[in-house]
Amino acid sequence: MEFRVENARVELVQGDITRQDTDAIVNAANPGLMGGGGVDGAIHRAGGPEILEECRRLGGCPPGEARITTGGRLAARYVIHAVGPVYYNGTSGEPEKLASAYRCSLTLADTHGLRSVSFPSISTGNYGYPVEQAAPIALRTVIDYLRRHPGLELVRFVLYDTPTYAVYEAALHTLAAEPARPQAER
Ligand code: AR6
Repeated sequence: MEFRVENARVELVQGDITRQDTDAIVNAANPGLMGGGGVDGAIHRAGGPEILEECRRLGGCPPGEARITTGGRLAARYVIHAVGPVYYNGTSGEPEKLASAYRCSLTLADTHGLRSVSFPSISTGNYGYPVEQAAPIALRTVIDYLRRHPGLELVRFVLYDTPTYAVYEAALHTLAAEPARPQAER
């Protein structure tokens, strides 16, 4: 499924993020930036040791922020390591931290002059964020960002499994039907 925002395209695909040839792929990392399971493990396995070497020099990343490294052996030139929140109860700042992880990743892509970036569903695996709550936040944050910043041409969400894809698809349908909100409300 695809949706246009100004001059950019937002795509939803089901698949493996390590196979994407966008300028950058985003990793769902942890604050240590030293690898882990899920998407993080898959990216380090596919991209090779160069990524971990750069991560080691970065000295970590707090939740809600992101850092950029080489893509190593990946097709993508860069990996943006975004740290989402661990889900506790939904009222402990998780929505703000999740939105901020997406926003920081987009800002990093922009400051490096990138045109295309792929995101996984940050925080909805090991970090336990219910995907029904996370998907609208992820999509709304990306759409709002693209409305204000003209640099990026493609943002692709790469959803690993069918249920996650279905939730993102439903959320995008709902958002696409909403009238554009005035600037002040965004
Ligand atoms: N491509 C795309 N999506 C994937 C892939 C893949 N290759 N593999 C898994 N997913 P998670 P989190 C999906 O747990 O919740 C790590 O140990 C997965 O099905 O990777 O942010 C880190 O080091 C789910 O929908 O990230 C952290 O400690 C989504 O990616 C912690 O897990 C996110 O799941 C981060 O947890």
